[in-house]
Formats: sequence, C-alpha cells, structure tokens
Amino acid sequence: MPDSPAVAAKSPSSTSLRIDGTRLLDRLDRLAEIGGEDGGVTRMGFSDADVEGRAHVARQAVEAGLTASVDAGGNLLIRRPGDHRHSTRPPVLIGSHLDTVANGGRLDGAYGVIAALEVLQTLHEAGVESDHETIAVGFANEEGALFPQPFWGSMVLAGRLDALPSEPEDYAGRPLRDALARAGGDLSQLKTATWSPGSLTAYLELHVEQGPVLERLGRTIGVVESITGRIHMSVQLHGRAGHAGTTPMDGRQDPLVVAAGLIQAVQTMATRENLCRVATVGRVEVLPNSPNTIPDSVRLDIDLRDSDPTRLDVAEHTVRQTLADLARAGNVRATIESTVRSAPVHTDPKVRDTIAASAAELGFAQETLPSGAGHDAQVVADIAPVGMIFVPSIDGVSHVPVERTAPDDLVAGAEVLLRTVLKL
Ligand code: HGY
Ligand code: MN
Ligand code: MN
Repeated sequence: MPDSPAVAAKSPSSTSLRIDGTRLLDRLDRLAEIGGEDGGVTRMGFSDADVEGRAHVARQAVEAGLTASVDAGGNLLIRRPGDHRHSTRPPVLIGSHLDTVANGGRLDGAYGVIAALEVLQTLHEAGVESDHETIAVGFANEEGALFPQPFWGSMVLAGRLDALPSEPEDYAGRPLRDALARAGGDLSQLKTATWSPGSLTAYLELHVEQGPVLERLGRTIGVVESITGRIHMSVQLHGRAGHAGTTPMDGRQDPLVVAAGLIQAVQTMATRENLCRVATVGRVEVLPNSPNTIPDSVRLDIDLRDSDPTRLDVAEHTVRQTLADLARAGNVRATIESTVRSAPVHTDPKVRDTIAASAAELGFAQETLPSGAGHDAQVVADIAPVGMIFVPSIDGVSHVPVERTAPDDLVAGAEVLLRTVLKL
C-alpha cells in the first residue's frame, strides 16, 4: 500500500456515487442461466458452459463501453478504455472467479465478478478519474472441478508457474492445453499473463460468506481478516478385481475397503483427534464400479483445512502414515500426492481498514471474520496487498443449488466495493 495519502478519486462527487443495483441483480440472474440446471449452476472450469459464461460477461462489458480480453492463463480482464498514461500508481484489481463446482450455486465467484463489472461501469459512466487504473478480473478455474488445478488463473497471474503441472489434465486425462485454447488462453505463453510483486496497488475480492456467521450476527458486511490454509491430496489405490460371488473373503485385495478405512480416519482427524479444523473426502472414483465385482482401483481426493500451517503439515503427515498402514493391511498398492497446497494468509490491514470505513460510511453493520473457504485472494497475496468483503449467505450454505443471499445484501456488498475502490 502506498505511504502517501491516497489521492481521492476526482469525480463529480465520489461519496454520492452509487452502483446500479437493478443492473447488478439482472446480470446475476442472466449469468445463472448459463450452466443452470435444477436451480443450481454447473460451469466447471474450462468446460463449454464456463467458456460460454465468460464470453457472456465479456459481451456485457463491451456493451457497457469497456474493453474485455483473455490472458494466456484464461483469465478474463475488463478495463475502461484509454491508455491510463496519467496513472501514477499501479492498478487496483477487483473481481473473483466465474467457474463453479458441479451443481453449485449462482453466487460463489460470479457475484464478485459481476459486482466488479458493475463498479467499473459506474466509474466509467461517471467519468471518475483517478491516479490509478481499476481493472476487473474473472479468474479461471478457481474451483478445480474439472481440471484439478484449483486457483489456476490466480496462480498464473501471481507467477506461481512452478507450482503448476506443465501438461495439466482433467480427471479423465484430457489435456488442458486444448480446453485453455478454446477459452482464449495459451499454455505455452503463461509467462505473458503473470504480474510481478508490486505491480498492483491492491486486489479486492467481494464474495458471499459461504458460512453462517454474518447471518447469525445480523451483519450485512464481513471484513475478512484471514483466509484458511488448504492441502488437497489425491490418493490412488490398486487391488485385485474379482468375482463378488466366487472370491473367498480371505486373501482379497479390495481397494474400496482400504478407501473406506481412510475416509473414516480423515473424519476422525478433524473430530476426535482435532488435528485440523475440517477434513473432507468429497470425491471417490471406483473402477469398474460394478455391484458384483471386487473393485480393481479407487481414486479419492482429500481436502484438509486449517489456519495454522503447522497443524496442516501434521494432518498431511498423519494421512500419509494412516494410508501406508491400511494399504499394508489390505495388501493394496497405494500412491498419494499433495496436489494443492495454499498457505493461510492474512489480508492487508490498510485494505481492511478501508473496507471497514467504507461500510461504516454507508451505514452497514459489519463484522471482522476469517474465511473458511479458499479464495483467489490468498494466491494474489503473493504479489499484492489483498482485501475481501463478504455478504451473508442465507442458512450459511454454498456449493449447493440453494446458495442464496438477500438482494439488498448483494447490492450493499457492491456499494462497499465501489466505495473502497474510490478510497484506495
Ligand atoms: O473450496 C473452496 O474453499 C473454494 O470454494 N474454492
Ligand atoms: Mn467455491
Ligand atoms: Mn469462490
């Protein structure tokens, strides 16, 4: 954050500037139709629906008189026209991600990008001038739902190319190279999409809380203090397939029995043993997945979270140790890989204070809280000061079709985003 007092944005009267709430809500409704099914949304990163969703938002930006481009990592970048040569400070980046989990909600990620578009259009229409550019971003493949490289787009932007596989594939082994090209990216040009440390004044992400705290406390705005750490582990188990009716129980090499033991152990780690805050197995693939065949192989994915990196390391080591013991006992071959490791981060104190001041000025009740969900902001924190603004999630649920937030809260969050951008 710059030491000099922030140069207040020059504009007709930036304290009276407001977003267009109806336009924001309409755009959220229209975007939710893309990949919409059974009330939920499925736009898994780099799927056709995801590419369609990002093209739709790009069109909305151009219709608003802004420019839209896709970087080599597949990130959608929206800017106000002009060369910004009078900028004396690095840009402020605002946004989130447009991809979703399978059969997820209409707000996770999408809300932050549509609100960023709304803020940029409001600044543009009011002719607000500032000593820095404001850029909106729709990060690619934050969830890792199809191509298991979550935070893909923000890792590229933050220059963490060493932490990404050179030839990423989806769960079925299909190459990312082609899907990325269809989205407008280029796997061989990722370096052109990286931003260096200090190249941004700040990154701001507006997001639904995805938890119960703000609703329970009756607060409209959440000022995020920290974002959880996370380790994602992929386990592959190989046994010996056989006939369910003729293969004796003793001597079986059943990978699904080993998987069941591991799933129970992961649950115990985060409950009775309290080794980490939460631990989940949300994805299991059984082959050949036939009811009267002893499975040949099982793949399962483990998600560990905690705000303390040391506790995460202990939990990761315990999973590895437990798997080795279970595989030996079950006479099953096992491999395990930590595919994602994102460190817990604290948001920038000055950005937090600016968010809090904006919410106070606008008269919204606020609460400072940690994020149990992971976000692109924790990756961008490698190169810039970051801040996150939350709004309440009804019943505290997310990653499900019934993910909802009250319209007034959605508008309030976007107002705080605008006010914070004007202050930064
Ligand atoms: O999984 C998460 O925490 C985020 O929604 N990607
Ligand atoms: Mn999510
Ligand atoms: Mn998200």
